[in-house]
Amino acid sequence: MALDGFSFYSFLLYELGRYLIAKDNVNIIVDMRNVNYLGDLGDGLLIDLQRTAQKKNRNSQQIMPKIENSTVPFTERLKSFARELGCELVGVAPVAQFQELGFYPQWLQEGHAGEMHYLERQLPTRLDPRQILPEAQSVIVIGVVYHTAQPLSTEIQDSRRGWISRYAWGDDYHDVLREKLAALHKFFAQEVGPDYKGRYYVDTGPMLDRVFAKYAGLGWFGKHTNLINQRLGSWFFIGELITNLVLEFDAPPPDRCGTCRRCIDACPTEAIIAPYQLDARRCISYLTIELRDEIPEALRPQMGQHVFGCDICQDVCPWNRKAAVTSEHAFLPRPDTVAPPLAALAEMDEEAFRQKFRRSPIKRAKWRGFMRNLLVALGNSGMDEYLPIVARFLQHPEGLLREHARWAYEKLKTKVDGNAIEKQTPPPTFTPVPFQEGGKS
Ligand code: B12
Ligand code: SF4
Ligand code: SF4
Repeated sequence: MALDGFSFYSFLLYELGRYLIAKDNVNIIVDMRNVNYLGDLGDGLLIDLQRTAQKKNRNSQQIMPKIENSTVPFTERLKSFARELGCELVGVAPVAQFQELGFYPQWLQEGHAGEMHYLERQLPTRLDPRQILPEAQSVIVIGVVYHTAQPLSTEIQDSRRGWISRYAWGDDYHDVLREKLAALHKFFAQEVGPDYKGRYYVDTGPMLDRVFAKYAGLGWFGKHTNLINQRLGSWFFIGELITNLVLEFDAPPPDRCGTCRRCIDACPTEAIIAPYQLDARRCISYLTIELRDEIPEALRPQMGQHVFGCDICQDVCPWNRKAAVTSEHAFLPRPDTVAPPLAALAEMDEEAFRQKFRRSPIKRAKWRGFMRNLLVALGNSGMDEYLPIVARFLQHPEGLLREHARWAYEKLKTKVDGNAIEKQTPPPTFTPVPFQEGGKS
């Protein structure tokens, strides 16, 4: 029987699929003859590409990039271009119903998003990029490293200093990555012409960035829920471009967390409630950045001196021991962002805050939120010299700040009074307990 163009193409893909299976590169079942793919990628992931396949049936709508004037395949050229733009990572994911998308509605239902109600909006769109771009075929995902050579939060033990998360030391990543994606978008428009369609986002649209990043081969979900790249670590931002172009897809890397659970054990607020599951309401990052109101009192003592975001779970991760450092100038730390003195932060009025953190992620907390966090950090510092600073906020017109100042003041006072009591009272006599075999040491 003579093969038409599409069947011949299908046959070639079918043979390629069989070859890959035989090579054990990827365990994917491709049944092109029924134009119905069901793939099983190693770790039990089920991909239903049926809808994509149905689209392929409507072959006339499929947009293949021009490859004339070049011996290098288009996807490779696009990746080289992205690397030239300063994206350390770039990959392509298919538009499909990935397993992890299914966890999302339940996560919301269990209330783990807290006050981040924006995560509940446009739910169908978050689960399917075709709601954004009906012709979507591929998602190009970029990863840009933000790590710098400065110390980790776990290395700083100074009661007079606060902690601002590493990701917020430089310029706002939304702006930096958006520029790179805009350049990629332009590249496509020039190479493909008017048939090209694309939408790009950096955490700005209804997308689950990490899911598509995983299937674009950028990394695996760590148990702390951040994506980790075997070569570069987890200190990278993610942005994506959804397009109607059919490109060569990358494969997701295997989970390399193994039996490790350092991040889970190190989290001071027990926010990682199970491997790969975060209760955002307990996460210091949420409490200091996203939450607008009072920080629950029970969690305040565990927050230590964090004034914006938190890095602990990534600091302790073995895959970050040799993490790559950024080549992006915009992510180098601005002055006074790495472990800033608490007293200096307390001197900032609203105008100074606005000036200092213009085009920085820190502006998201607003002065009111930042000062609330600072009061918690001052309270946790245990330094009685901060009592006068905290006392200034006891009379503040803003109720939120008055309440956090009251808490901090009492905490510092208890510490000071407690020390005074300790000094007056003679230490209790120590009676050694005889060692019993099998007992706890
Ligand atoms: C909301 C949000 C937050 C919230 C909630 C975080 C969270 N884990 O969900 C808060 C404010 C706490 C937060 C904190 C941080 N964030 Co944030 N955040 C987002 C945002 C806007 C949405 C994330 C989301 O939808 N979460 C919903 C939940 C359900 O998703 P998830 O936790 O990732 O869970 C998935 C997996 O864990 C998996 N899963 C769930 N259960 C199970 C079970 C099993 C068995 C398996 C295998 C998988 C699995 O499926 C889930 C659904 O996809 C994204 C940008 C975006 N649009 O995607 C950035 C984003 C995730 N954040 C980012 C960053 C950098 C951070 C911080 C490091 C910042 C900081 N230092 O303070 C911290 C990290 C804290 C942490 N441990 O996650 C980066 C992550 C980059 C990376 N390399 O992974 C993103 C992608 C922004 C970006 N574009 O670069 N963030
Ligand atoms: S960012 Fe901090 S609080 Fe949030 S999960 Fe990681 S260690 Fe816990
Ligand atoms: S600390 Fe361990 S468990 Fe947590 S993300 Fe890193 S490797 Fe995985």
